[in-house]
Amino acid sequence: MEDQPAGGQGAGGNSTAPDGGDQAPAGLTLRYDPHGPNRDCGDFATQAGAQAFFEAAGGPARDPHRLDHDHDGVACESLP
Ligand SMILES: [Ca+2]
Repeated sequence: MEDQPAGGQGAGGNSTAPDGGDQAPAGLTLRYDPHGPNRDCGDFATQAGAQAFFEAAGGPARDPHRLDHDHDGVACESLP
């Protein structure tokens, strides 16, 4: 579990993110990346994958990617 500093650019110069193979096959769970592109439900193959990303991104309190349009805490309920 990683604690993201709340808001702001206080990351400093620590860029030693584990980077073992960023060629994850499509359909596997997308790891939340605070510097990654905006994600939509269409980027996820499954609801569980979207949910994991949604929670890693801050959960219903933040939902920066707007994966939970109706704010019920369940991301992308239209996915299988
Ligand atoms: Ca929802």
